[in-house]
Amino acid sequence: MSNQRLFCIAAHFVDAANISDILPLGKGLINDTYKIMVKGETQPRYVLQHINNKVFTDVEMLQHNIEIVTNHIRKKYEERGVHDISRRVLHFLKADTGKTYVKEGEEYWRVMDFIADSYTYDAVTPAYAYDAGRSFGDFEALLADLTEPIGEIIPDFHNIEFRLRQLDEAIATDAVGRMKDPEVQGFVKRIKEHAEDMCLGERLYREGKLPKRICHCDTKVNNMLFDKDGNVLCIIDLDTVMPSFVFSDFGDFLRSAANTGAEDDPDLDHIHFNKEIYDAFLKGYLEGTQSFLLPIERELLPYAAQLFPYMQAVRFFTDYINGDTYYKIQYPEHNLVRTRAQWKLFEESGK
Ligand code: GN1
Ligand code: MG
Repeated sequence: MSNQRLFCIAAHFVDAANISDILPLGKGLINDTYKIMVKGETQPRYVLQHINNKVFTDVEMLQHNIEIVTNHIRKKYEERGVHDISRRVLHFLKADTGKTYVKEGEEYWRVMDFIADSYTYDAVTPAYAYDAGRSFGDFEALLADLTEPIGEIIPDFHNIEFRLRQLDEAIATDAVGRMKDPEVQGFVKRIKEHAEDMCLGERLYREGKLPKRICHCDTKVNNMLFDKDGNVLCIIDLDTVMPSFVFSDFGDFLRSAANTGAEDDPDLDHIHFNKEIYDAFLKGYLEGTQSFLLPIERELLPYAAQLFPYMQAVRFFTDYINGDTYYKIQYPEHNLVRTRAQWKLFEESGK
């Protein structure tokens, strides 16, 4: 993406004459993110993001959801007397179109304020995990009394039965001939062996025993900003906020934070499930959610910790069989390497 093009897009939101540079930021697998530097300042002032509209096909709904969520959280923080609200909840800028996004050709862009002196991590200590548990729990608690409806931005996003059906379709199509690999066949077999157990949540939902709540649905550890002292400042990446089981937020945090290796670690010996992180996160999460969490939700949190590495393995594996059409990859086998790593984590999380 040329810098000149980025400057032109940013000019819809901010005074381009003040911009000194626009540079890549973060490691999201879906959207492309940049930091906007302003003349005379060393920290970025804004974040520019290219919205992947192959994944988020209804950008109007996406931004509408995010505005409802951020406005609601802001209001609740005001009621609580929180003092630094602008650092605790994302704020999206209005473009010259009056909306919080612009469409350029077939591409969509948005800009939010950069939160200064904030840090992200791919790995955390138990103390940070406890704080993260409280914060993600509180995030759900804050949204528990939301009356405006939030659209299901990606239908069936964390529905494992749906993800397994997508895998079956990928296998039947075999778009790029990857099914002939014995390793691929082996993963199919192992995934199927656990399918029934992993679909427990969906069965309980159909039986009316398990509720859906407004969840974040992408609680990777690096979707949380910390201040310099290690306190949670702000939860970011609100694209997937939607009705889901609380398992989404509990499980996806541990999938990233309790993994002693990387999400795509090529060395499986690095990958273990850190029980200390689990215990600390659980403690914080139970505190953050005590106002609403049902016994059935609480009892199934260990299941959630297994479900998410499993579901992510299924999703990376499906994308591999489909020929890498969904996740950004850095090399041809990347989605297979990710599958191996998430599968190892799934096995470790069940020990
Ligand atoms: C994607 O956007 P990002 O990188 O935070 C994905 C998540 C996956 C994650 C795996 C919309 O998240 O569901 O868990 O990659 N987001 C979407 O790293 O599919
Ligand atoms: Mg995301």
